Amino acid sequence: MADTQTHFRTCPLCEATCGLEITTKGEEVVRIRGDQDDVFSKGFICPKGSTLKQLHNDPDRLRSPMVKRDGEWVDVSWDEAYAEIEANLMPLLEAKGRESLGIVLGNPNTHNTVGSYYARPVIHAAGTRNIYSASTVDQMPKHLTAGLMWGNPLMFPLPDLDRTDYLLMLGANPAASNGSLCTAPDFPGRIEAIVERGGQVVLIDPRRTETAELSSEHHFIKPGSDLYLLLAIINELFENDLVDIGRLADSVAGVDEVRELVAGFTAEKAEGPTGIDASIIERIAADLAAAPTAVVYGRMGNHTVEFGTLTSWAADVINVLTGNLDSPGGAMFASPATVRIDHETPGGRGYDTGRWASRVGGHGEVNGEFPAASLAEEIETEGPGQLRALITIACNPVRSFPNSERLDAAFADLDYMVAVDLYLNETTRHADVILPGLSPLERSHYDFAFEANAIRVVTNYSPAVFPATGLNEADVLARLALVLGGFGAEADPELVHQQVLSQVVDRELKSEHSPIYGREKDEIVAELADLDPIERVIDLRLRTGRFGEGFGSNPGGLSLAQLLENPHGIDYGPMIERLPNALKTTTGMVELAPELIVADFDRFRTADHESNDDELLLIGRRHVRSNNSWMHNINVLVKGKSRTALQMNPADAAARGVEDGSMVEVSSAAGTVSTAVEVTDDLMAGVVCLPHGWGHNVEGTRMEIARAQVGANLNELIDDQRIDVPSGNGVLNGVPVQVTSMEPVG
Ligand SMILES: Nc1nc2c(c(=O)[nH]1)N[C@H]1C(S)=C(S)[C@@H](COP(=O)(O)OP(=O)(O)OC[C@H]3O[C@@H](n4cnc5c(=O)[nH]c(N)nc54)[C@H](O)[C@@H]3O)O[C@H]1N2
Ligand SMILES: Nc1nc2c(c(=O)[nH]1)N[C@H]1C(S)=C(S)[C@@H](COP(=O)(O)OP(=O)(O)OC[C@H]3O[C@@H](n4cnc5c(=O)[nH]c(N)nc54)[C@H](O)[C@@H]3O)O[C@H]1N2
Ligand code: SF4
Ligand SMILES: [Mo]
Repeated sequence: MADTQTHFRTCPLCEATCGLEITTKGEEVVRIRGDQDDVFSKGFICPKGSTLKQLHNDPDRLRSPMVKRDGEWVDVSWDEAYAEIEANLMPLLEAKGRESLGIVLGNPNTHNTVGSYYARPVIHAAGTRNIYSASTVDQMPKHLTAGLMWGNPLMFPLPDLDRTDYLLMLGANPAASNGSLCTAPDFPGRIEAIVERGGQVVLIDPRRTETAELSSEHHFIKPGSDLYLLLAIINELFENDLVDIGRLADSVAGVDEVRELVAGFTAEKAEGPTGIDASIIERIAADLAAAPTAVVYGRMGNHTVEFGTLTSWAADVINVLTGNLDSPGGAMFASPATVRIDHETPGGRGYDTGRWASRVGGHGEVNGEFPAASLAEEIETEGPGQLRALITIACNPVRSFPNSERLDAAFADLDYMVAVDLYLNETTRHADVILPGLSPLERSHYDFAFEANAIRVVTNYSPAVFPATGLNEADVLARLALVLGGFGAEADPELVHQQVLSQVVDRELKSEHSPIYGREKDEIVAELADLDPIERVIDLRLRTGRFGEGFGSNPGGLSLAQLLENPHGIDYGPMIERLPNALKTTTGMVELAPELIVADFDRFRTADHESNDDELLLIGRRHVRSNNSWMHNINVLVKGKSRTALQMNPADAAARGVEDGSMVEVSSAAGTVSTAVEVTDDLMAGVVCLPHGWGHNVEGTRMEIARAQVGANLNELIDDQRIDVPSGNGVLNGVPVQVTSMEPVG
């Protein structure tokens, strides 16, 4: 009889990073539940967490590399797969140039430790600037405003949920999403706690969401109009002399420019566009200013809109003007255990965008990426630099990116495509070669991405639960990089592993504040030699970080070995003040009125806000049992009544002769889908709502359960011609649509 074992592991499915307790017997998972002793999540878990078992066992999950031969998928060895890629892709790049290759990175890369270190060598070896990712259908406006305002595009202001007295939350539904750009396991419980300790949670959302149930008050808002609300709040602060920056007053530039920018954007002016009474807006502004601590937190519904950058900016301007930036209970910055912050000084290189531009649309790069919404046009449009080959890594653009039908056709027309993915799905069916990743239970985990967005300083390492049955994704990507770099299909991935480690070690050896400054490289590398490639990087980062053991200089300090002895993680406390020292703007100041922001006001002021009578505004939604475009092949998550219907207010339904359960056609500038309707007054009048990531019933996939699910593909309706210009982010919310009944009249 096999032994029963208990493993502790961080869930890699969303940003909440919950601790799981996993019981196994031999090769079987017996049970997965929340780890009561996890220092951060304390036993909290959502319905997805326990389904790592079903994901691990899913017979449709790919376990072998596959090559498409004469339209049929054939399982091949890893060597054969890379030989195929080399034989087909390299001549194409030779003939058409490196720019004919695009690389598309998806969300799960951020949830895979390997993603933080091995996407880079692939991009570098590819030698192309055609880089796309899910960031431009998500949080790119926040990267941009962080880059412009604090000089670091990765420094997100995080709501200090556990200490705040007042949370103004816009366009986020953590009761379903479990939080985003704010890693806080049991986010819903933390909201309830604010209310329980006498604080206020004010939620702004066109839908009365699951989160509205937990909040002190909820106000409907017309999709895409939050900017008016936030500008009116800023204007109120100035008009009523409520600006009080506090500790950072000497480190903030541009206050007068902001005052001028918002002049005239009164609460009365916001009433029409937002649908929120001026008196409510005035009260929110006054309460925000009066609260001992307060924070404005906007997410998807604020960033994936026409003026996402300005909306992101306005939220942070309020945090600054009310003295809540970088202050406990306000909007603070993470200080992860793997980063050193003690010797920071204000000032740095600043942040630039538009260093190069896309070929067809002329979109300036942001964070080295072009807009996801421009991918189709780059494939379709002939001429030098036309995209003819793609590598997708953990991305399903044919479901996740705007105008997905157009993208589907474009993908079908590619000359060559390689996908690194777990499934044969809507996107990967267009590939010539699919390289599978591992089950999350077969790989170790350290959350570099989300410790950097966490509201507590927590560090946690999870060893793999089961031995790998295939190639680790570090090897998968390393071998891809070697093929692209011309080293051949048989080159040893260790070459890339050494290079990855070298870069991290060299940076430390050269940094005068590193505990290993000036030491011998060989000596450091030798100490890590027994570890797997990604563990070497994790150990190095831990040992040279804020609490690190310092390769001997700080005995008893943090290391991978120490984390192995602490399987529930180590908690170093709440966020701490980081400004002004962490400011990396050229001036060393918080820049409240950067040029790019001021310039985008012109676009806002001259925008055409006209709409016609029978038009409705479409928004998206998430559900706790779904995960973007995947996890839909897991029966326990999708069984029961479908949750994919078009939600519609009773008045809008009646006006169109539509009832609960009716079938309707929804059309936009991009396309038309048919869907069932759910009539509900949880939705504001004039707004309709569909979840994203569905529409799995297509030919050529291998996802038996997902294919049987009803549900339209929201991105067929999302117009790829509308973007938030400065960030290149897609406009996924507030999309004008027409809804017509498909039922026979009479
Ligand atoms: N209309 C609309 N569109 C949206 C959104 C919206 O709200 N509305 N949300 C947007 C947002 S925020 C995001 S982040 C994107 C997400 O969109 P994507 O970036 O496409 O991410 P996912 O749908 O989560 O998963 C993508 C793929 O990753 C694969 N995968 C999962 N785990 C692994 C792994 O460990 N390794 C590998 N190699 N592959 C793996 C899955 O099989 C799946 O094919 O969607 C965006 N699209
Ligand atoms: N269960 C589950 N969890 C997830 C995911 C998932 O797919 N499923 N995806 C993960 C990912 S990749 C991300 S990025 C996060 C996103 O996490 P959140 O940012 O919390 O995203 P949503 O749940 O989509 O919530 C966005 C809210 O914005 C509202 N909204 C739409 N338009 C507007 C508007 O114009 N103004 C305002 N004020 N509100 C608006 C919508 O009604 C919705 O309630 O979730 C992550 N967690
Ligand atoms: S909320 Fe659910 S999916 Fe997200 S980390 Fe926790 S258990 Fe995993
Ligand atoms: Mo996302």
